[in-house]
Amino acid sequence: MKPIAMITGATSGIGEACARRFLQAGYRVIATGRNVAKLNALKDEFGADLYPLVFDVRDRQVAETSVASLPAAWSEIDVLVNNAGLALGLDPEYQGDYSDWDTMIDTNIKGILTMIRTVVPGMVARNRGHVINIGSVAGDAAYANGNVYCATKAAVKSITDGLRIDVAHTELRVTLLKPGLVETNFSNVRFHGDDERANNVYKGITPLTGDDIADAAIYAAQAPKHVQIAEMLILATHQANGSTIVRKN
Ligand code: NDP
Ligand code: 8X3
Repeated sequence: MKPIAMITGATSGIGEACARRFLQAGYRVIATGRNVAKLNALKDEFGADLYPLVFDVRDRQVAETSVASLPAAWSEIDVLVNNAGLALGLDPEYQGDYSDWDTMIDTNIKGILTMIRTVVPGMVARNRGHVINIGSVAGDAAYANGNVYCATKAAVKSITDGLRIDVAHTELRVTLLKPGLVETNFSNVRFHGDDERANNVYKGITPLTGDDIADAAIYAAQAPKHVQIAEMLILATHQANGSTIVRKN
């Protein structure tokens, strides 16, 4: 039987690239997200190897019942990729928007915790599984106006480290991927649909793609069982950290 990867936020960017990469590597994929049309399109494209599951990671009850509703053939999740997440706004901390802050905290921190709390007990019971969390270079150090988004990704780092400690007595593995600039829908969402501002984020540098991060995820998943890729920082070549980016005109 093919192993199963569950990927949150599989409807765009890094999550969609991970879904495609895991399918290509011979996994069956539970693709989760809020965009029903996109999930249906993935189902049409991949057929029996893809199981679409519609829920918002912020809705704890629906997330739990959705995972509990998986048919037996799809219930033994081998790899959980906690990818769903977002940045909203790029403003000084003393001027940030409360609603944006709440959405980032509810999605990036509480959403990942919900997925871990829902899926990992089964992995521990089977003594088999791998959790891959998508953090960010933004979690390594705050950058100007990144404040709350950076804080959520620093929290993802701590949550990942904590889980790794708490399952160290099992065969489970826990990985944190920390991408730098990846050209996806991320900046369009961050700037609330201001596409021109979003495009400027990637001007003068060749950014990473979702596929680059998916390659890192599958590398970690396919490492020999005794090898735990604990953390990977993946940057574009002319990016040195969250705030040092050398652009060419
Ligand atoms: P995208 O905006 O392209 O994709 C984000 C995905 O997350 C979408 O499928 C989106 O679904 C989903 N999502 C957002 N909120 C929720 C929610 N409440 N419930 C379920 N799904 C949700 O951005 P990326 O692919 O770039 O982002 C993926 C992850 O990578 C995020 O955690 C981000 O922080 C992280 N990251 C991104 C980097 C970048 O430069 N792009 C760099 C480092 C980390 P929907 O379409 O319904 O909103
Ligand atoms: C996304 C990368 O540098 O825009 O986490 O914060 S960055």
